[in-house]
Amino acid sequence: MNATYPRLLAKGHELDSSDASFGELRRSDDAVHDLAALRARFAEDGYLYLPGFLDRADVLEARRHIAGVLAAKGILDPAHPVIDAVKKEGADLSFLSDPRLAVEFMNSIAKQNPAMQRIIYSGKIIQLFTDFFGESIRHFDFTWVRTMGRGFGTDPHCDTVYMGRGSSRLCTLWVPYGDITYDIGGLMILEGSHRQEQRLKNYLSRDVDLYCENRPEAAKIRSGEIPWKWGGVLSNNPQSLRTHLGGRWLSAEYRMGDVLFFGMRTVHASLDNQSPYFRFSTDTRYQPASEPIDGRWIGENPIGHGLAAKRGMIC
Ligand SMILES: O=C(O)CCC(=O)C(=O)O
Ligand SMILES: [Fe+2]
Repeated sequence: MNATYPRLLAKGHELDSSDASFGELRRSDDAVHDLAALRARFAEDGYLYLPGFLDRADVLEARRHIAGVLAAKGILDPAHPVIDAVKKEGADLSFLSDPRLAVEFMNSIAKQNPAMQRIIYSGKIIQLFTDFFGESIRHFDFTWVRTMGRGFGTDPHCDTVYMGRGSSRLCTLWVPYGDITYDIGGLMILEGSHRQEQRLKNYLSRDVDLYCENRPEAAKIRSGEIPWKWGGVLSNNPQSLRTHLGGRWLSAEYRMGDVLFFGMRTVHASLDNQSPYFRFSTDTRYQPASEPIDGRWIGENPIGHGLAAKRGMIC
């Protein structure tokens, strides 16, 4: 029998939610104390989904901090409790287009959020990756924080095109700071996509910060007028991408405490947010300490995709 899902949208496209096209992530919490099983599962699935791995109360504390920052910015609907993070109709988010204010805002949500810092950069998570890699690890210093209001989710992509200059064993950890029903929309993984390296060879060999010196857009990239010619997206249409590559889109109704991690060549995206609630999550990165690291994402103020990251080539 087909599982029933609400209407699922991704980038405005309705996803086919029949059993052949959509499903739930495989849980690996049963394997968490058996490293060989955990590694085998990761190799097989390209991801590990660990429901209830974190202490819910810690995650709630981090959520309270994020919601408090949004409330202070006047973005939340005052008719609802701050912790519910209901977006105010017509909230002015234009400050986010000012790079300085956007950085300040993200820092207040992440760097100045002790509960979040504890969750992602100490204790159980560090132990998990140390065990998983079987050696000491390090993480990127840059923290990606998502505060997604009603609207489109993230386009399908693989992370390697944004952070592939170091270890190929780098992993992304995705942590939700809220209970995320399908209409709020969390992360989706394209089943089996980590085994599509041959078909995705061209895509996987790219880097968003490489540019063609001999092309008309080169001057604009060098001056910072445009951040890039190509933004790293694999497809703007998650539904047709799935038809093309095969596999199902896999997701879950995440709960605070759940974590999900995946490798650099696993295709992922997120569902659109069709609700009045904000969706909060972080994505952070971990790798063996002994391997090279992508210099764009380390240090006190990582250069990220800024001018210092651009590399010209003849193409
Ligand atoms: O949370 C999202 O919408 C996208 C997250 C993502 O791309 C990642 O965790 O690498
Ligand atoms: Fe990603």
